[in-house]
Amino acid sequence: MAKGLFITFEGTEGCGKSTQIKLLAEHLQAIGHRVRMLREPGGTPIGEEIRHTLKHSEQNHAMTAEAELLLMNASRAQIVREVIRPALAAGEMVLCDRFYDSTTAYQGYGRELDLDKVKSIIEFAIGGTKPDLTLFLRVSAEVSAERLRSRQSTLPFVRDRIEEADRKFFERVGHGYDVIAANEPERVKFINGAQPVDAVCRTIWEVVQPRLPKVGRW
Ligand code: Z5A
Repeated sequence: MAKGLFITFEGTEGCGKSTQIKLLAEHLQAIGHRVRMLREPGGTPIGEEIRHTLKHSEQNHAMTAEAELLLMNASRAQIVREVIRPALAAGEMVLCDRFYDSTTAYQGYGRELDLDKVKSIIEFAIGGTKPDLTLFLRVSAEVSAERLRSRQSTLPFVRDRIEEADRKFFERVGHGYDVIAANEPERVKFINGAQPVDAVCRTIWEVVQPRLPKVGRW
């Protein structure tokens, strides 16, 4: 059986990851692939509890950057072993909304934790499981803020601890993503996330399609 493909989606808030993951999943299913859609932090029962602690818990105000780093990677260690590796071994296309590049960008560059320590904790969590392809949906801080504002106006308010960080934090995160993409151009592909939804979707398909295993080869 052919091994599946592991594709991760990255970018700042509101860049359109969730929207594009759903569209790519539909395309892949339409041509016969089995697709697993995941998100980080989360994606397993244990990971979803960690996600609540990280983002929405009433008790999380005093969380340190170090605790945040370790919780992100506890969730990751679980999803890698419980879901991602078995799904890839079964030939599934795994589409994950954020993975370890988020940790480098948010905890490394954003929270300014030591980048070498961040890297070694990520390596411990993933144990060698790396994405085949990472799609970095790039939007400006203004586009990101505008999309979040319009989404918030349609949903009931839910406090999110990470979104409470200041503008400088998000500028450092954006810079972190640029460095990651520049260091690994084969794996990480820039996508202009400011285009209309269907144009972003077409651009993503052009990047993904040549990398797909043939359906029915096994
Ligand atoms: N985090 C971390 O710090 N360290 C880590 O290791 C990991 C994560 C794994 C997860 O938040 C938080 O955890 C995140 C990073 C941190 N924190 N922050 N801040 P999340 O999972 O709740 O949310 P998110 O990952 O930041 O994504 P999001 O805000 O849900 O946005 P999105 O998935 O990228 O975008 P979307 O939901 O598809 O679209 C947003 C809105 O824009 C929506 O109303 C769409 O209809 C609209 N949209 C989408 N595409 C377009 C286009 N092309 N044009 C116009 N409008 C569009």
